[in-house]
Amino acid sequence: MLALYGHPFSSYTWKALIALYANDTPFEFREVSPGEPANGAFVHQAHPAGKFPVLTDGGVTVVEATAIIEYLAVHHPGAAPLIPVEASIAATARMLDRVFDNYVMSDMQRVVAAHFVDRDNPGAGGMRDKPDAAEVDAGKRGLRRAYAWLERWLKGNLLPPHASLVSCAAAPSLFYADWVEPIPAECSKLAALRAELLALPAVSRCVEDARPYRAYFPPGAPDRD
Ligand SMILES: N[C@@H](CCC(=O)N[C@@H](CS)C(=O)NCC(=O)O)C(=O)O
Repeated sequence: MLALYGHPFSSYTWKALIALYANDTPFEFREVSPGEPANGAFVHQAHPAGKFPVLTDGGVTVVEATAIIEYLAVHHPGAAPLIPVEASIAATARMLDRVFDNYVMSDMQRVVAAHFVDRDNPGAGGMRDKPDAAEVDAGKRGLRRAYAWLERWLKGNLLPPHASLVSCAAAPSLFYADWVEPIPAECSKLAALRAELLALPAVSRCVEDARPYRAYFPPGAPDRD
């Protein structure tokens, strides 16, 4: 039986959950939260930085959301083309996965982390009275640059069909990034992609399951989505 360690409000947990939901893959969800210390302890020793999601499959442990999706595509395939069969489309999927993780998710997380006393360890030290303005600015600047790049890419290229590795990376990163730095009107293709992703059943399930936690979003969650 597969088990996924994570939290329903965590963007990287969504990334793995979307792949599991898209293929109706049976798994047990093990929430990492103060009420379940054994799950946190497992993640702490399983991941090199104690981060989630972490997947277990019998005696096999897989860390890093992208690697979890690659693992699912090989060992638990289903109807959803998580990794496109055609090698050139798979290469495009892997490139976009890096773009969404490194330039959308990371800069969104940078803005969120600017609200914590200890940016590298959000669980310790609590919240700052005021977010670190330089960090917030840097994160938002990075997001605007990534949005413009993605808009240009979407104008000239076709995305791999849903639900792929790209859908799994793009949905949570665009969902939360748009909360901290709204996608501007001139990036209409990117805004349309975000809406298209949120309409996928595997993604809307993550959105609904995370809804009770919105009050904990440090920059403040908007009254939409
Ligand atoms: N590179 C990791 C990033 C995972 C990550 O940043 N997870 C966050 C939750 S979204 C986390 O574990 N935060 C808690 C912590 O750092 O202690 C991946 O792709 O899986």
